[in-house]
Amino acid sequence: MVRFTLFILLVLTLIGFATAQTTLLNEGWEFSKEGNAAESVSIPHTWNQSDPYDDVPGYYRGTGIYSRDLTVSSSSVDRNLFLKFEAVNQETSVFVGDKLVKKHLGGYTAFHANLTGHVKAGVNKIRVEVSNEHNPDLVPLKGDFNFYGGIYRDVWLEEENEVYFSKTEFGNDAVYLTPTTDGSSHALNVKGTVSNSGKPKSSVLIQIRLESPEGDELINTTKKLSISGESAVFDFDFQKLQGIDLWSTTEPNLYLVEIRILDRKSAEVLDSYSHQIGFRHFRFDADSGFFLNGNHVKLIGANRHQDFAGLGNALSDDFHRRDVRLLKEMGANFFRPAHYPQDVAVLREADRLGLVVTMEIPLDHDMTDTEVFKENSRYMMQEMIHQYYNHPSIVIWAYMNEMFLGRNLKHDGEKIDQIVTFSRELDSLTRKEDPTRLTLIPNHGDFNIYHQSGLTDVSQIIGWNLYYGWYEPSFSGLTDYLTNAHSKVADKPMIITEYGAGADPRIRSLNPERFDFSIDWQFNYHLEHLRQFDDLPFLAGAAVWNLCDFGAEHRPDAVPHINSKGLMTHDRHPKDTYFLYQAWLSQKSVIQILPTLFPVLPKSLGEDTLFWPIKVVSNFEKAVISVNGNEFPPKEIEDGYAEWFVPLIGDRLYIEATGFKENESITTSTTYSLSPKLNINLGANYYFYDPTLNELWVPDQSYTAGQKYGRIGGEEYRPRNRGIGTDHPISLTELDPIYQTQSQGLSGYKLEVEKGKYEVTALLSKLTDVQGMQTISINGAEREIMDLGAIQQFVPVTKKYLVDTDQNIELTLENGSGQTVLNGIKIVKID
Ligand code: GCB
Ligand code: CA
Repeated sequence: MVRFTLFILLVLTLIGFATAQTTLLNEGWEFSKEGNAAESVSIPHTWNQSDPYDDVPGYYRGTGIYSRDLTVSSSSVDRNLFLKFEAVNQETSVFVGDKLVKKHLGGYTAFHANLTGHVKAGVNKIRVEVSNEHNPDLVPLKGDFNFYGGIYRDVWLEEENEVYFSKTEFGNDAVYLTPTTDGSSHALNVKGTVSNSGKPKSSVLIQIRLESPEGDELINTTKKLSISGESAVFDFDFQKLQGIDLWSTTEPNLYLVEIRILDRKSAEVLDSYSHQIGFRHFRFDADSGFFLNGNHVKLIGANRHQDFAGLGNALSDDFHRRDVRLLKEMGANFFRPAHYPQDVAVLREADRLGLVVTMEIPLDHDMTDTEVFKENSRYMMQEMIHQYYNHPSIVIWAYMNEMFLGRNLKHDGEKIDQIVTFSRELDSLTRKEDPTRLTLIPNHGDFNIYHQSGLTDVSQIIGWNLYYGWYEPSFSGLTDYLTNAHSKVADKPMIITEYGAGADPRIRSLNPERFDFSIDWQFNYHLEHLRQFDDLPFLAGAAVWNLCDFGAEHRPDAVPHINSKGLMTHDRHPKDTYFLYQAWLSQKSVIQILPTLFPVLPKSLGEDTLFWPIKVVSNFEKAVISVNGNEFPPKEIEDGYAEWFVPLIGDRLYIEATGFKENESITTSTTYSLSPKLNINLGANYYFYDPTLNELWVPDQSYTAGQKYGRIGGEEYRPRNRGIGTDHPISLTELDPIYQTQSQGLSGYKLEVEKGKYEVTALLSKLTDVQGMQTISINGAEREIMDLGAIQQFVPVTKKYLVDTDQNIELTLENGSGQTVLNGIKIVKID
């Protein structure tokens, strides 16, 4: 027996069998950027993890060089060897020693570098030159997101035998799985290509297995494949499969396909491929929306970018998977990875959890009318389709986004024609490459330009990115827009591919308004949208922009450099609105007290008691709350929430909420502390929470006796019709919402305080080019003369004064040759 085993081993070694092997190569890289010393890094890596977030405009878009030793054993050196890069942003050259073995364009798709014949036994130097510089011939040309440079997805070494599944020119292993079903009869087509680098072999065996979620084998067939030259194609049909459970968003049944190439004589496994597939059928109807396996499903979900606070786009698979899980846990059934193909881990998770996916290439806002640009775009489209073809979650391919934003039919006719012409090309290419799915173009909300130019004729589904109640003033415009679009393009199914509102969890408003970045406005915005969706039967679906906040370097919002339209923060803390969706969509029990991420509320200081709206979001029927043990009247939950106005008295609020339905109830609780502090945000109408100091800033008000504090004269700075304060970032601080808002023309400030010694801090940042000498006096004594003309704009200035008072503090402001300005006041009692 022992002897026999030895004999087999010997034979195997002699004829060189070993299974194909895939090894992660993420560790042990050296990285350097233009003239900088090399540092050790591991993949995923980006060189832009912090510079898009600093105060200096722009971020590094240039070349970075990665290098690594690759030790190849003498038994491996004669095999077919490939490096597989899952994505590198955005242009890559791979060298072995000094020899260029691969050039790849495009930052969001995978590619292979064929090392075969270029490596020697022993140590080889691999060098990867990467550039994320703007390239007019390569998408994205533009976009409201960061183009982080680097090798930011996994790198693999793939060792193959003489016969293996071909590596296609599109970066995938050449295996295409097409399950089909009409609900009662189910079939599977398996197509692929096998490469042979050895002497022309006569044949191999292809073994195909299909395994049900319960582990039952539904197919196990071995077929002969003759190879006469360097490659051979196989194409097998399996009809009449029995006992198939369909894949759906509620029951995402996945079947495992395993395909092996076997040596014909020894039955040794030469290569293997596996993938999970799903049997499902779907259709879109222009009048009644989306049907999955014959059942109507209103698609509601979100878009997602692939970055994370502090990491740029260099996320491990766990981060990617978590986002998909958070989306599913919100109750979503729809997912748009935007604006580019995302990590394969994302699609696997969407398959597994049951999300309907539309995916796209980053042809965003603009194109270059050159053959090279078009070829690169076509190629990227093909890469995407080939690489992700086997994922059951994907039902739509898209290839352009908001191409006419900022364009005009009269003046941009030529550009518009180029775009329409190219869209036709991409659309027919997509339908040819994958007839099993549908095509989509998301447009911005200017119906006429897309309609009159003919772009609405091109794709099978039309997407609209609509921001009614954000970029556009009224919520109700949404229904009007869609109703009009539906009547004019009556034969096309429609999806809202984007809608959203910016919100900073540090900002809360009792009178929310557009562009104040308050969580409250975002909450109302989404509530209004959910209500309208219910009355638009032709609307197939909608995807929130965005699941999470994401980096957008050029943005000057409340959190500069961040697009804050996320339902979660950049580090994945759910905002209030996330829970609203959960209450509307999830089948699981939901109860959540709001506000979240806002642990400090104001305390009533003046004669009038302040009240705060405490919400309970839930999918139960009724809820009741108690505050510090006192029960409030129960309320019906309508549209996912109930609300109580709670008096802000005492030092803390301990809130318990119970939701009821039928015989079920669930309870949750939370605590807020009430802040008596006089941190006043001048020029703002919102509350601002500083998480670093765990402090609350209250909005400004004009002084009336008995209300403890207030401004004398003056008004809020509102430079734009987009809300309050400047939209310019403030450098050297995280407290932008304090320094971005300002009271102008005030003559003073009154604070009713008791006798004592106080620190009074005046916060200022120049938001306009105001000039003049501004004097600040406190209780009659002149304390400061500031030359406003000499202060740099958008930089914080803080001045601290010690004040002894018998009663009250009164600031007086004067500026003989201009306006007085002040952004904040902070009072601390020290003795
Ligand atoms: C859009 C774009 C998206 C932006 C978004 C926004 O329409 O497609 O890339 O991030 O608007 O927030 O303005
Ligand atoms: Ca302010």
